[in-house]
Amino acid sequence: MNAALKVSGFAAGLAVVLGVAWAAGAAVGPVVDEPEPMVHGADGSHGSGEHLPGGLAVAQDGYRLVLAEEVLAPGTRRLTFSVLGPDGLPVTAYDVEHEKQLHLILVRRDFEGYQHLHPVLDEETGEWTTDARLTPGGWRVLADFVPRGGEDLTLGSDLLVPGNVDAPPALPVTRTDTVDGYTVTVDGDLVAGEHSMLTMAVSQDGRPVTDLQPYLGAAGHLVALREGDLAYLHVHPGADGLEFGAEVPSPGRYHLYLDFKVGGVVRTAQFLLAAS
Ligand SMILES: [Cu+2]
Repeated sequence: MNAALKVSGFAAGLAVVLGVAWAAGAAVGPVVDEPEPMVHGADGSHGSGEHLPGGLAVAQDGYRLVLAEEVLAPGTRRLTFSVLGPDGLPVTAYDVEHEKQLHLILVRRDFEGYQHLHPVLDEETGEWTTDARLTPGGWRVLADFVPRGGEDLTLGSDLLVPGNVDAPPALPVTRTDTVDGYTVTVDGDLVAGEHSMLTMAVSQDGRPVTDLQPYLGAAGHLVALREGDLAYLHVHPGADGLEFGAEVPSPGRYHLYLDFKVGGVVRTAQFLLAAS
């Protein structure tokens, strides 16, 4: 018996088995036609069912985030890292997303520190570098990128900054923040598993600020992080100004960080919303 025959013989046997199973199912009664479980990407855009938000894993889909140092002293420090690809080598080519090849979010686990940085890539070595202002505590390093021709991915790794850390203050739900005289408010509610619209407004001295400058291809850039595990949620700019579409995966509290640009300066306003 040659290989082709073996294969077709096996296929025929399989077809019979499947046929029997199908007939048995049909005889028993209605069978829910359930699709195969799918492997979900970081953006959770595929199909239905459960999926994990981004930023929770240090490695996913064959890619791995590697920090050059996992412990750094407090202060302004050079942070170096690379992304290893499925072949085990550093990735050197990325697609541009929101005007950058990689977005790096640094957040302290107690939410007492946050930076949205755009590191510089050495295209020879695949090494990314940026300066970061680090205070003592446990930090999460989140890298949001698209390997060239691939899917959007957010990988996360821990970074420890030794030193004394105060007990975190109790943080109340916050819909208004004031940064350098700019007051930013967020309108809208987060509902687990549903698409929610959030609308931001910026004012100064009680008057709306109308000269916001584009930043990263939109009127502002919004990041949402879940309290408890720092899951990184994709938030998409809406069609109109500071409007964002967000879908949170679970009830709980979410920390929002809005980067906005006025007078050539990027500032970050932060909020804390509770999702029902
Ligand atoms: Cu960015």
